[in-house]
Amino acid sequence: MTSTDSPDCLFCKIVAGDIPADVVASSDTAIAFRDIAPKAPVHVLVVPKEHYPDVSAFAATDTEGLAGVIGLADGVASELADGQYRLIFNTGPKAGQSVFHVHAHLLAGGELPGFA
Ligand code: IU
Repeated sequence: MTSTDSPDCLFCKIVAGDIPADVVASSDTAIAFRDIAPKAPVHVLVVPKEHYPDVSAFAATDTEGLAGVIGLADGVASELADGQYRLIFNTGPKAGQSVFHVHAHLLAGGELPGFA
């Protein structure tokens, strides 16, 4: 499934440039843009240009693409913060996923709270 196969997907529309976003980096296969409701001084979403509903489907189909997303996130963390960061893939509604185009939350730029 590609971006153009999911015309109602918000992140596909951002990838296509049909909806504006604060894009901070991109590669051939992924883009990184600022989250509209930041939870940390640097809160960037890194998404593959191809549409996969979640990281489970992404990892099962395109490990190279997944490595590309992680690599782009790592580069953004070095550029916008000090290279120390948290990367989160919410996977499924119970885990808090609300947009079903796989995305990594890159959180950085400060002292992040620990998990309970
Ligand atoms: P989640 O893991 O699926 O819950 O993350 C979705 C994120 O997408 C969430 O942090 C939203 O603030 C963010 N977001 C956005 O950046 N731009 C949008 O237009 C919408 C959601 I809707």
